[in-house]
Amino acid sequence: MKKRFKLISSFFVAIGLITGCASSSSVKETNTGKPNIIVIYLDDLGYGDVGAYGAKAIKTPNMDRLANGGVKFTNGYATSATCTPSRYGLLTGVYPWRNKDAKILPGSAPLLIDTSLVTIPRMLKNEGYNTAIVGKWHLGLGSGVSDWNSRIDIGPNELGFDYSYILAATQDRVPTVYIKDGYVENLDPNDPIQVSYEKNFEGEPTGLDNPELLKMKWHHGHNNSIVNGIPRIGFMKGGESAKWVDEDMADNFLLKAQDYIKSNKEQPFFLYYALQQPHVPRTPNPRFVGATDLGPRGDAIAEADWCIGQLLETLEAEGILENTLIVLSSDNGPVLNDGYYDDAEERNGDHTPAGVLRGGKYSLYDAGTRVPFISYWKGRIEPQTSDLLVCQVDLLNSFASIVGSDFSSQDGMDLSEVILGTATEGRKNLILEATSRTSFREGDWVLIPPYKGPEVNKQVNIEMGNLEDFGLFNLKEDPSQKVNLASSEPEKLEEMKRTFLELRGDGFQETEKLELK
Ligand code: NG6
Ligand code: CA
Repeated sequence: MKKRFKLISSFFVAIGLITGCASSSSVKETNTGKPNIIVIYLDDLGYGDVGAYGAKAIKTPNMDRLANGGVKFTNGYATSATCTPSRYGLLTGVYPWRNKDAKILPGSAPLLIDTSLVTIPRMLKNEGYNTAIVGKWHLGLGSGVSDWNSRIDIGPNELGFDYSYILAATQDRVPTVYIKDGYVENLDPNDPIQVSYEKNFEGEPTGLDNPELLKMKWHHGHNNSIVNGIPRIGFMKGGESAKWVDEDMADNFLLKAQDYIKSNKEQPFFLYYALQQPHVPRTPNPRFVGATDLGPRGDAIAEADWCIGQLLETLEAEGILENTLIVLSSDNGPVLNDGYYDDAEERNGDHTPAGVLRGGKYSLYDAGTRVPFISYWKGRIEPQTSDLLVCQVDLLNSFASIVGSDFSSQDGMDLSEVILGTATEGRKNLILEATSRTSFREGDWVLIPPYKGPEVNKQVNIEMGNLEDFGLFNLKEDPSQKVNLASSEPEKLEEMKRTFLELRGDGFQETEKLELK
């Protein structure tokens, strides 16, 4: 595998990584034979939300097409049960629990990733790729307090993306504007944007004080500035002409992704297509309202699936589907009520967003991090279901190997053969993170250390995995984590604790430093 694509000497790789660029002549030579790479990343899509993974109440023909025509992983993981840390792990190949700031970020946070770190786009750029992100970012922007009215000094473009078209944080956080290559799109300089996560701007209505202005009601949090009748997290003033229309967001991102593909099809490209669905606020375009019986959450997933179908059609129409490796996954597990009254719980029926898995978003139980994970390369990958252990933290090294780069990140593994469906072994073990707590998977086993905190987060109605004593589960025999084997398997428990502590070491930066003896 490596040899086939290895057309550039490691000397140039090293120089390129140090200087952040490759010489143009070496870039030209490397173009032949390298696949385009697209990462399709959904937001809060659960293990059981996809047809190919068992969903019945939501039809996902396009994600199913990828799953059934490629490798459908049943043990594929995000690094974290929330968004920011997962995206950090995906792009850098570094476990997010090593970085104490890798937590759900406000829209005003500075850039989380050190600009000297090698990321997927930087590694690929060095290998002659053009690179783009379209969609949700949520890794902070700028080097201090951002001025949204001039170019934001550091962001995706300073981490290796040639083109970026993003929303800063989440759809429920201000600023509710699109940012293109560091500039807020459609901003009127006479109506500058101000953003604060501390206090409101005088005279501005809020979800808390002005319920009469709302078209979507908040359930918990989400009661600050109102944009398009939807109350958000954080305060914002100005920037009227730049504000997005929530119901058009999916179409807008899709269009940008399609345009990017069309104008870069002559060279290898990397596209990180980070969809905002089905994160709150769920605002499917009217074309998708009623696509499922589940209300906005199901409809948003149907909409996302349609977008993915359109993207595949574009690749086909441009004649490049067979030269494109696609990896689809989600940043964390599912949640129904994440802060708005949108009927997600009421209309869920017997749909199981997490499939058979226990927990959900925020949880240390498996549904927090085990997510749909699919690799697809038409004509290249043999369709199969794989139970090999694989994590998003491995994508950087795996892509590196596929395109012929020697780069190796701190925590990722080269699982290129796993991704391409030709391997018989995956990861041996994996450290997972959920709201600043960590757990340890090794083989079929998972160890959950004891943590203080509520068993169930009542606001979101999710079991958090806070146990009074160690939890030990065999996921092969007991995928729903119903039986804690900690006391009946003392040797396994000790062995797991030892390896976990050895691997996690002092890297764990949180307040609760567990002593595993
Ligand atoms: C939480 C929000 C939730 C969601 C989450 C981030 C409240 C009460 N809840 O703090 O709605 O925005 O952050 O989700 O504000 S994530 O997928 O980006 O991690
Ligand atoms: Ca998420």
